[in-house]
Formats: sequence, C-alpha cells, structure tokens
Amino acid sequence: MGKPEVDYGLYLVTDSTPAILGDRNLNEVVEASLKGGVTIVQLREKKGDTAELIAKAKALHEITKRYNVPLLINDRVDVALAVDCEGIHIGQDDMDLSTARKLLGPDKIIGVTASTVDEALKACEGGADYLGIGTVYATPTKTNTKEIIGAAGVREILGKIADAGHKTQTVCIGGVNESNLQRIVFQCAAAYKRLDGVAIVSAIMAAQDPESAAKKLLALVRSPPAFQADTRGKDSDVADVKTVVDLAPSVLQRVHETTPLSHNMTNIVVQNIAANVALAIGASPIMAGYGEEAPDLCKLGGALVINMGSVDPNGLTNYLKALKAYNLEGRPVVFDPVGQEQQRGVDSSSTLDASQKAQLVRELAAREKNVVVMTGKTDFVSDGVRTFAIDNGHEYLGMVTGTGCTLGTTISAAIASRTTNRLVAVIAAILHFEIAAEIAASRPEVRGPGSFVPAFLDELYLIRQATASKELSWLERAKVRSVV
Ligand code: 3NM
Repeated sequence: MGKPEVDYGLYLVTDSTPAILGDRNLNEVVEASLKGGVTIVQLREKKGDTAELIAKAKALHEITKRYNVPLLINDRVDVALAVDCEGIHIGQDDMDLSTARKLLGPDKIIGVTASTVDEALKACEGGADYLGIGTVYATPTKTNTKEIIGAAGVREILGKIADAGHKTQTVCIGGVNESNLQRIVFQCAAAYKRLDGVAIVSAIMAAQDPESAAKKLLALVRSPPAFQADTRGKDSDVADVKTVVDLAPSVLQRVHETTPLSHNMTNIVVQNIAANVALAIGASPIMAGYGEEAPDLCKLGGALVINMGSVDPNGLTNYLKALKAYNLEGRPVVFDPVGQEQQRGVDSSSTLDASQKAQLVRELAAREKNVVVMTGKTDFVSDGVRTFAIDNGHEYLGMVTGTGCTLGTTISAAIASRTTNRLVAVIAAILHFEIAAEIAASRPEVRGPGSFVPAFLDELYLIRQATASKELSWLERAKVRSVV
C-alpha cells in the first residue's frame, strides 16, 4: 500500500474543550474545516476513556476519508491502530518514536513535536515523517508548553535539519492565525529549508465560521505574501560602490516625479520637521496616527514610517493596525526603533567598533530578510548580502531634535518610489539627506543648529531640483565604501 503523499499545508489540530469548541459538535466543526480546505487533521483529546476515544476517532475518520485527508491521533498509538487511520503525532513525553514505528509499521505517518535542535535532529534520524515545531508564540490553547521559541527558533531548527541533510517535512505550531501566518512562514524560512505548512487549533476550531476560516488560511498558505514581492530587483547583485552611487539620482528623480505618499506615524517631537523634510524632497507627507485610516492610506502607493519615540499604549495599537494594513498590501515600511538601544542592552552602537557594527547590521538584515540601517558618524547599511559604510553627514544633525528621525521619512519616499532593489533606494536617500546637511552646514549664514534647520530644508530641496535637471555635482561628495 505504501505511505500516502501528505500535504501538510494547513494542518488542523482538534480541541474539544469548551473554551475552544464551545457547545458545538466536533465532527461538524472538523467537516466544515475540511470543506474550507484543511489538508491534514490530528485528533487531539487529552481526556476520555479509551472506548470513547476510539468511537470518536472512528467517526472522525469516516469524515476525513470522504475528503481524502489523513487523520492522525495525538499520542495514542492504540487508538490509531484500532481505527486504522493514517498515523499518529507524538510529543517528547509520549511513547518513543522507535517503539511507535514498530507498533505502527512503515506505512503509517508519525509526527514528532520538537522545540529544540537536538529533539528535531533525533526525530529526523529516527525516521519521523514530519516535525511539529513549536511553540512559536504563546497561546491560550496550550499553556503547558515547554518553550516559546519564536520564528527565530523555528528557523534555527530548519537550518540545522537542512545542514544535516534531512528531508523531513515540517510544520510549526502555536499562536498561528490569519493575521500572522504569512509573516511567520516568511520569517521561519532558513536558507535551504522552509516550512511545509502550519498547524492550527484555535484560529479554525474556535472560529465562528470554520469553513471560511480554513479557506482564508489555506489561501494565505498557498500564496506568497504581498510583502515578499521582489524587493531586490534585476540589479540586486550590484555590489560595487560606483554603480550603487550612480543609481542614486534615478531614485531622487523618481521621488520628484511621482510624489510618493510618506505616511508618518511618528513621535510628537518630529511631526513638523518630518512633514517639511518630506515636502522638500518631493514626497507627499501625511502625519496620520489613527490606525483605522491605514487600510485606505496603504493603497495609495506610498510607504509607512513607524517611529517608536514617545510611543504610548494607544499609539502602539494604532501602529500595529497600520503595520498589518501595509503588510497585507505589500507596501514598504520603515521601522525606526528610537530609544530602543538601552532596553535591548545594545547601547552597543557606541561601544562596538566599525567592523562589529557592520557585522551586526549585516546579520540583522540577513535574519530579518530586510534592509537594516545603523546611523552614526559612519552609517552602515546592509541587505544581508551587501554591506556599505557611508561617511557623509554633519554633526548639526545630532544637535537638532528630530532631524535624525526624518531620515526615516526620506527613506520612506525612496523605497515607496523604488520598490525593487531597496538597498539602492535606501543608500540614495541617505546620500540625499546627509550631503544636504553637509552643504547646509557649510553655508556662511549657518552659525549653529538653529540656522542649520532652514538651510538644511533648502539644500534638500536644491539637491532634488538639481537632480531633476541632471545636475549631479552634489553627488561628488558621496563617501560610500563597501564593507565585508
Ligand atoms: N501544541 P493555537 S502549541 C497543540 O508547542 C499545541 O507543541 C503546541 O494552538 C506545541 O493554534 C499547541 O490555538 C496549541 O495557538 C496551538
């Protein structure tokens, strides 16, 4: 007979507790989810007599068979044997894998829970068909979980499995729902291995309409997230400084021509200057802090700036709504974690040397699959593959509150107008911003931070105008280096 081909895409784990199932009928809820497209089902019952459990499993198996979807039983090998369903799922405290395999034979599916690299490798070596990796996020559905490992923990496990040459399939579990599914799958992916699916309890079992919940979740599993659209472009392998610098004017010109929306959710200190900077560089600023507006604003082809300075709980709720909207729409976001350094214990930006900063930025960019910028006397920019250092700018930028934050606004306009090859767009924005500061600071009438601000706005504007008419002498000041 052989083992069936299994699609782990949308893996439903049942839960009959009142908190999840309420007063509904288990079989009806599972059948609705099968109609919605669930690809595999695990019956997970932590209570009940054996006879009762076998009866439940038998009835459920009749249903899953009609949909040609495998049914696995959590923990109970005896129940799986009794109903001759397709397999079992075992946790680390359940029967060991080799005994389970002996009892079930080679053709049954056996899945194993793993929350560490060691557990995962052992299960792969022992012949598990798939791993349930978790707990990704804390979940009220199961509170006695061993470890919350986050997407980073899942990614580490996937990486080590791939390094060891295992082809074992994988799903993740814990806190997965409609709003975070695509991000989790994206963030969990290691270089050579990605998840084959997601395992879900409450987002289906507790849904008002399990069929439509499953349908939506399956669509999210099957399609690449909008935010994963090509962000690196044809010239993504551009690594030499000259080409990167030569591409900068095209970015400024596009901002000038397209007037992209720069949606700023920024701190109270910066609002005014950020709006003025946006206008000077040719973007269209909106300082809309109300999250309910974001689903409309994100459709206007712009980018969002989230600046964490002076945030409060209410602001955070609004930020999250806006982030969700921009992610769903696949529009770019600049996240500026102002003032987070000390809380994270890496007020390191001042204590790290240049090569450590470059490494930190590159590793963070690779981990987050994003472009990361660390500003300072020397700025470091990386997309995880290419890393550049920029030595432009002026100390007055650090003496006027809010100017640093407006670099985020400048970057937002650049990445809104050039969504392919974001690294090039970000570097162009930094050069525009910092060279404008240098030129402004050297003006005779600028005698300190106060007179610097209007001169800086002027120079941002003048560089934009010059670039639009192909006058590029400002760019000769660019001090960009490639760092490895
Ligand atoms: N196992 P929800 S977490 C059944 O970490 C289960 O092994 C977990 O529920 C593990 O999808 C979990 O509602 C519950 O968050 C997942």
